[in-house]
Amino acid sequence: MPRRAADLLVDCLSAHGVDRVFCVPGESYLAVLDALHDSNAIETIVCRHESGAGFMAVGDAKVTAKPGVAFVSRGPGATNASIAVHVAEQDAVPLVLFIGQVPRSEIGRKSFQEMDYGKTFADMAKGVYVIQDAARVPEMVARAFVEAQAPTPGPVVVVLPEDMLEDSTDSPAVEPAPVPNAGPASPADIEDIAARIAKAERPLLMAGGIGLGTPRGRKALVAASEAHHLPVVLTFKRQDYFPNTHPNYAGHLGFKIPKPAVTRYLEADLIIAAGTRLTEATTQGYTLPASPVPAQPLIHIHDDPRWIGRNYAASKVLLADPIAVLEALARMPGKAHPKRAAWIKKLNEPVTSAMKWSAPADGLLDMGAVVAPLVERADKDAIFVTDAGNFSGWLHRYFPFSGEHVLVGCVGGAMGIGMPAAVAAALRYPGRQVIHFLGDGGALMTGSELATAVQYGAKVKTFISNNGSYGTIRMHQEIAYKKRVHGTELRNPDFAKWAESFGAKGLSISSIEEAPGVVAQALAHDGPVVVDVKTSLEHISPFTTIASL
Ligand SMILES: Cc1ncc(C[n+]2csc(CCOP(=O)(O)OP(=O)(O)O)c2C)c(N)n1
Repeated sequence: MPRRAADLLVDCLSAHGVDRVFCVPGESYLAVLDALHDSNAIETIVCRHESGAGFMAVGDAKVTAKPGVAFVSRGPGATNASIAVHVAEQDAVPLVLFIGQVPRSEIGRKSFQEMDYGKTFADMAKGVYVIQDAARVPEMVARAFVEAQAPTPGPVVVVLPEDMLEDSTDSPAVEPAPVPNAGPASPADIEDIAARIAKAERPLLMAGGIGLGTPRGRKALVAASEAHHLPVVLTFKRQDYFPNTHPNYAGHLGFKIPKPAVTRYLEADLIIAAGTRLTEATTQGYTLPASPVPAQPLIHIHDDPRWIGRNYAASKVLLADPIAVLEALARMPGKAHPKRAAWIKKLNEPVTSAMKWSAPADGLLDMGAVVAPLVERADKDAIFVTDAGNFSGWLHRYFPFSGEHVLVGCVGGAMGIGMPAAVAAALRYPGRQVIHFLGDGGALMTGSELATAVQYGAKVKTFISNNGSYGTIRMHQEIAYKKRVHGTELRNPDFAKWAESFGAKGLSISSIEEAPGVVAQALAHDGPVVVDVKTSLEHISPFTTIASL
């Protein structure tokens, strides 16, 4: 029976397992909203800004490892959502963004809010597809979902001319198309890698990318590390992939980690990079390993040919599923070089000893005072969400991610992802703690999605580091232009009252002594909470103070 393209689109989404979409409404896709009105399979979460809707879809994808879906309107809606498209590309997150468009007869006339999305998103999206013909809705949806997921996951934009959505078609909804997988490596390659590891005195396994964060990926990582006595260092914002309490844990490659740590990693006589794309964010600015020719042999295992041989001349490359490779390695345990135990200890000890927080001698409040009680009180499967900024450094430094904890950060460093991603995570896992670290800068970028948290009952616990500054930039300013502070100071609202005005619980912490009690109170509250943590700007990062800069 012929039916409306918008209804077919909604059926196709539910055939693809979509049970939730995030949106800001627009007149350009009214027919889809109308179709969603009757859908029992798909819940619509209406957001306050398209960056929030896009970031929620990204956050949902990060905690489910399935494509996140957002709907936004043309021109203004699409440009607001573009930050999430960029992040999805930078973070390798499967995102399908649907954008309304002017009617087909008006395309190319610079009509009201019209945009050429192919041009706009060319540098961000893996693909931009305009559905001109209602009969092709199923085909285009299937294609968007495959492309968003493989080989490296990323954003796909699907453009919906508003009159096309009202057309009728006989086309049936389609089941998802199989997602290609690079598959395992050959036994000869696995043997070769195992032999190279066995010969190495100081090998280092660098793990990253989105796939290794899945339960299967984490298990494979631990198994391969244990089978081959491999120390594991995790790339930027992937710190949760490997138990931080494991003796083989070698640390996390955050931005601005202390130089001695980088020097230690560079002593490696073999680097195996698994799942990671080896770009600026993952390699300490192309220094770990050195680009283009590393000082030590590099084995790069990745499932996307576009990322193999890019930026680095590896001595061995494997176009294969990194999880399958780690699993195969785990099945072939190796004997460690006699000097290996000392090497593992050398990497693990400084990280482990730096993980213990103690109150700073100057008595000033920083986010360490919040992390310390969380080490005691966070559930073993708690989800941590961080916005972009230095405040997240205390969590990275002092919180021992167990391997079961989930960390939702932003490799692409976009401020504003925190609140929406936390809302999406809390909606997806209502029974789990969602603990969210935010700066006073990011708080007022997308913090209005606290309204979405209240509207849908997302019990996010947000801790705002309120240091009255775009602190990270202030730090760079102090380094580059000593004492010439400009454009980084902030005058903030009372965040506790601000939260209360949304219908959330507002709390505050003004001293180190208050922190444990307020953290406990926040976690115990059965609803969204915002804690205004009045941090000292002097503690500009977990490694340095303004005075020492
Ligand atoms: C959307 C966006 N705009 C600007 C930046 C540049 N930037 C990086 S960190 C930062 C400051 C963050 O300030 P805040 O949230 O207060 O946290 P703090 O650094 O003080 O801990 C800025 C402006 C960014 N990363 N993302």
